[in-house]
Amino acid sequence: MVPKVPEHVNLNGVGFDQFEEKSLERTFLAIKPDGVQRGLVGEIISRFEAKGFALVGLKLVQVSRELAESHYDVHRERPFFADLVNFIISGPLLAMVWEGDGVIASARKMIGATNPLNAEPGTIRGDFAVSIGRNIIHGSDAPETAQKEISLWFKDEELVSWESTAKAWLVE
Ligand code: IDP
Ligand code: MG
Repeated sequence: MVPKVPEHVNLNGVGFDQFEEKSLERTFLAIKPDGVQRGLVGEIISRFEAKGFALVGLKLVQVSRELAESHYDVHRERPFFADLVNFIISGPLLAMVWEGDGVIASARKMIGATNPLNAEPGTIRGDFAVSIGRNIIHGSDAPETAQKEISLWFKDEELVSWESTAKAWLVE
């Protein structure tokens, strides 16, 4: 139910439809070089499409060392950092932004546990991977990291706001 706005409330010309659209959640997902090389790009995109999320940004990137290091900055002191960065720059990576209510946490569930051997069947890592250092896909873990990662990987003009004609069949 959309709440009724009293007439004296000034929304600066922003109707509720636009307001709701603007507040939709977005997350950054990346198919790592192993997923691209193994031909899993279509399979993975299909899962998020079929679930009902909307693709708003997509590009194939040969990642620079600098970008890989800043993306994984929180892991800089970890023993696997150097291998992780070398792996991320070892081949093309598919960078994506997906949109929808609850997409950040939902995508993490669909991706599965970091160690693919602990990831449930039905998750992407659970279905397609066996090794923590080759776990196919990255997904932002919280709203703050999602925002940070989206702006690290994409310029504003590379993101497209659109509304699927299927929305009425997806959201009550
Ligand atoms: P996440 O990708 O599930 O969020 P993080 O703990 O944020 O997992 O780690 C980032 C990435 O670093 C993992 O996806 C994985 O590729 C790599 N990584 C994490 N822990 C290890 C490890 O113990 N050995 C090798 N690589 C690791
Ligand atoms: Mg992480």
